[in-house]
Amino acid sequence: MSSETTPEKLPALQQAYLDAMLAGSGRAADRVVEGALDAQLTPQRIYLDLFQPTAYAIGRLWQRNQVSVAQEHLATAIIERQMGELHPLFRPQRERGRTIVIGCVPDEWHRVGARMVADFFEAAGWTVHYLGAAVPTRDLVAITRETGADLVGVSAQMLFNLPRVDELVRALDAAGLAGIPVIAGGMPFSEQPGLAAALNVRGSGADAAAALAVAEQVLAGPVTAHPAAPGLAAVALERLRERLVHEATARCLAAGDSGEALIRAGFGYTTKMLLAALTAGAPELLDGQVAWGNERQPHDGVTPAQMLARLTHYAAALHTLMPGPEGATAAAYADRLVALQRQAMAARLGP
Ligand code: B12
Repeated sequence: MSSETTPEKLPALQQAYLDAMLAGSGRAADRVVEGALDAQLTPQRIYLDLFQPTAYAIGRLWQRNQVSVAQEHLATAIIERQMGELHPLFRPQRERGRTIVIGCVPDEWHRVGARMVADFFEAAGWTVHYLGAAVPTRDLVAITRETGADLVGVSAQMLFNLPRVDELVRALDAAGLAGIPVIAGGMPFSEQPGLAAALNVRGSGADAAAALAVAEQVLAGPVTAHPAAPGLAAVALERLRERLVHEATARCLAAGDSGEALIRAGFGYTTKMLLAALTAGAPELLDGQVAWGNERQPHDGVTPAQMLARLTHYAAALHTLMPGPEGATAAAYADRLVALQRQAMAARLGP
């Protein structure tokens, strides 16, 4: 709760906004935004205190199977429409004389956060090139060069997309643009502030206001050198990716599991998660994923016991296919998944 002018009104506005979204009523949501403006909430606070927490709440409800995908899509569409309507209020008072290119990494479809960040920069007088969801890396590099950007901002909400952030920094370096700093944001960065350094980016922020603050800090700091080389374990796992998915799936099927396509897809996802955690050198990133899986996956027809069996086969396949020190590092991450799944199941059963 951060508006100085109307703190007492905020909880009621937040509740009314969530209710409007759950009812799927764009008109009711519009009335809440009008009420917020009447109560002197700035458009920035409307973004951060109404739109963002409501989007998070809708996400939690979807995770628990309490709202449908359609309700989530509707809510997101309403938020994006209202952002467009509020956009004129983000016109700057004066120019900052700086340019930012901002968008989401490839395969990242969560674009609302990046758009909020874009509007905050706009209000602060930056020239903003906002590119939306899933921007191919080479195109992000190209527009960075063409616009003479001072800063690149990227959004990666899904853990499995973290390696794409690292790739972007390397691509800018390879294009001779290493001097242009990159900042990043999205759920993994909000949860782990140390992630930025591990992925060779210069800073991260948990919301649009923090994004602006970190941008100013970065511009005031020294120009950094080339990105650190990727970890060997991540490189080795990337190379093995298809064989690993194949081998782990075969082990599950041999043990009597069924639904080959889903098992295969699940292992593809697991491998992406491992790659992300390995790239960042942060095994603890996997913890939230296991917790998430235990809450969501039963609604998608996968029981915790099935998850445990599958992860155990996956870890065994990894141990077999990746001997040597790189394999040991990657296998330790996979073993962590198995241990976490056991813990989650034990916690569910209780003492
Ligand atoms: C809407 C939504 C979608 C929409 C997005 C549409 C759109 N137009 O953007 C769609 C349907 C595409 C979608 C798809 C999926 N989603 Co989704 N989605 C959401 C939801 C409900 C809201 C996202 C949102 O708008 N947030 C509001 C914005 C304002 O917040 P934000 O993104 O965090 O941004 C702020 C900060 O992070 C920061 N920031 C962001 N970018 C940047 C950049 C820089 C440079 C800086 C400094 C800061 C910064 O500032 C922003 C503004 O303050 C979230 C819930 C959540 N917790 O976010 C789930 C959520 C992210 N989705 C989730 C999942 C699982 C998925 C899917 C895998 C579902 C599926 N089975 O297909 C796919 C993955 C798609 C992909 N490859 O990207 C999970 C992720 C769980 C996890 N632990 O990984 C979540 C958390 C829901 C949940 N609780 O389970 N999703």
